[in-house]
Amino acid sequence: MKRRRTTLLTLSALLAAGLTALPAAPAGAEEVEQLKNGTFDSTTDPWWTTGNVTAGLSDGQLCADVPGGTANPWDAAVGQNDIALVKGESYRFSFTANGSPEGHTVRAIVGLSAAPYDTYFEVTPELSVSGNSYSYTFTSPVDTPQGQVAFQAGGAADAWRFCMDDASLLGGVPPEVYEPDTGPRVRVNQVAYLPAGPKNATLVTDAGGKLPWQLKNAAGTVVAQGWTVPRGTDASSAQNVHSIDFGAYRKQGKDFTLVADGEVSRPFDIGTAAYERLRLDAVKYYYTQRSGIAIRDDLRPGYARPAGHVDVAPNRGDGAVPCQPGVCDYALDVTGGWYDAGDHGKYVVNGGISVWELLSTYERELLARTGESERLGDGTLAIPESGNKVPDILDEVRWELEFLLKMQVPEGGPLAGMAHHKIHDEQWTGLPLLPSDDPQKRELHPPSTAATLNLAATAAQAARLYKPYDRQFAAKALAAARKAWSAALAHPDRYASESDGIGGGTYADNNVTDEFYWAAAELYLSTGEREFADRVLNSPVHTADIFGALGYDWARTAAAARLDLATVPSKLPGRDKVRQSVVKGADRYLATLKAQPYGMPYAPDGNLYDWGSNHQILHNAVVIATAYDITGASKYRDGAVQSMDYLFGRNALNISYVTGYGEVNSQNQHARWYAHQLDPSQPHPPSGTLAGGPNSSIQDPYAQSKLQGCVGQFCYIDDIQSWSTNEHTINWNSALTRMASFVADQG
Ligand code: 9MR
Repeated sequence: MKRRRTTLLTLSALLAAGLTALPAAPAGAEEVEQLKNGTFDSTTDPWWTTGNVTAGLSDGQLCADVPGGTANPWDAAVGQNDIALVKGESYRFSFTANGSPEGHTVRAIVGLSAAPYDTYFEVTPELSVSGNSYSYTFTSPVDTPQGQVAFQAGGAADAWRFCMDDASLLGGVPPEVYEPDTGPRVRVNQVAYLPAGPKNATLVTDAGGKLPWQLKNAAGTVVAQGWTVPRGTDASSAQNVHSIDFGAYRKQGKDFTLVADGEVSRPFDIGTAAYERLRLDAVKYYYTQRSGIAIRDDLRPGYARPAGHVDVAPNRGDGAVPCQPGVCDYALDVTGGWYDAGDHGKYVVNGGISVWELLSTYERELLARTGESERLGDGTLAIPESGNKVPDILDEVRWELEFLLKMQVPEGGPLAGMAHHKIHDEQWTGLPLLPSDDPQKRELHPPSTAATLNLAATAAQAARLYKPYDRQFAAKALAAARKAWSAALAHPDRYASESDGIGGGTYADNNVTDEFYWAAAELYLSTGEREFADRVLNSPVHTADIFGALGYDWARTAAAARLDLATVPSKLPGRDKVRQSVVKGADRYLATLKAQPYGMPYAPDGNLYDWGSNHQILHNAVVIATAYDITGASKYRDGAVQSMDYLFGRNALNISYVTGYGEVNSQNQHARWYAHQLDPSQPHPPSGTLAGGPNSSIQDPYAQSKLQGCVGQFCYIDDIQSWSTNEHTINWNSALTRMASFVADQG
């Protein structure tokens, strides 16, 4: 359409005259159009369409009749190929579009026109009948001559008409400077502080000297006041900050605000209700992650979906999954379990740490002074098994345990008793994609020592916890654990390959001394047998200093053993020392927390936030919480409780990282079936879903295009494309579950 072109020219004329405030292009760089015929003045060439779409000119735009009844956005599309993209170069992608009837979405992408069809940039705006202009800037993560711009319009039930014009992909534009909207400079726990707990906040300010603060109730009445404490430049955010301590105020209430330096914080409560809710929500998350079972709308309104990977087309199903070529000559029924994250993969090592953490949440409730195991008892989680007289949390975890047991190599072969490392799609799939719509071939990957020891550890732990409810299952689990243990001893160094990451994550780990220690510890705690005690005592990990800055995770599992040896009753020689080592670790994390103006027990070396930093903060808090369970000293309880403030909004981005909690919260986690951001008919992740959080390595292109050069806490964006900063995962929600339950107990 010609008129709009004139507008563009006028804008560039303005730019040339230096009359606008837009950032100037770097000296020497020229903006170059990459698309051919984006204006559709006389033809639609060289744009292509999928065979089911008819496109033509209409009023100087391209209009396409899109059929109804296709499954995926890419099933009906218009596009242009052979676009050269240059790595590190920024592009402005713009177009106008309209759709009728109202309310349809189009997925506009810049990606690769050949397999594996990577997407470098995508948006899915909802179109109006009257039309709108769209403009975005992104940076290409690759060099390729095979780039593609496509408008994917499939996936709608009924036919509709899509029109577009002025499609442009301009290279050489200045990279966009992304400024997160961080709201008021007073940073609080946007959810709730415990009435008798610590209450801290952080103020971002240029002021050097102390400033007055006021705590106001919902009516706006000042109920407490004091002075801020200047803390200088905070390394984790590069901001000048003060801290505020209003812990002397202990009255319950809703919608308090904290006022300082002319800024009013987001509202928060003082009370325990949110933690009781989170204790359940954090575990309820697992039901909608289940594979192999239909999710019921009556149990999770808005989240119902067909069973995933149960041998119903287009799924190829997990009922008889073969190995990758050359790996084994059998197929296994590996239905069930939880999907790992936003993908459809199922990984034994990550399943292992998640199972451990949920079971240990329950075990702590049984053992700790402040434990209340009935809070996770039968009927608490609204799952299909509720009402069967077994604590719901055990029912939920059993869904994964049964899957882990199925991953064990059957009798007969040389690797019998080991566990396959993982099962997932042969190729990565796009977003969104319901589990039941995944057409990919599924494969078992080679057995690994790490997976085998994860199975040994968790099946052994299960043996003691399920015994009161199902002796047979407990015995079966223990037998599998023993078998796995022997198999790991026989094959102590079979490591998953770092390069086996197509279609699923690698979860590679080539140090399994910690997994040996963990499996020995769980086997000992469940059997009391001498052999396992000796293995624990002779492990170099037993006396090692394991509570480092990053915290434990799926690859560093020594803490799982140490925490359980310290808290689950046993006759282990030197158990007091084990308990002391946990307290010493907690002292270190407490010191870190105190040194941090944002109050979190996390200060990674070089300020390099790790993938999933939010769960590592929680894990360090778990160590502090366990020190409270061991000693009863209130400083540990307060430290553990205070760690929640960071996750709930007392952070540089002023965001709560838990969906549904806090005025501004993460809700666009990378997900294939809670993909609301891409498909408004899908839900957001369920309430109580933890986002991975700041990750200094920003591995995904979307984060790279927005967050280049980010400092620590700023390496996060709540966008579904940012899989390296904003995914959700079973092993992160288990950390949230563990801490939510602890904090709820402190009410
Ligand atoms: O959480 C995992 C992180 O520690 C690893 O560094 C990263 C790369 O292997 O993978 C992360 O796990 C992802 C997994 O590989 C695939 N499913 C989603 C997981 C969360 O992002």
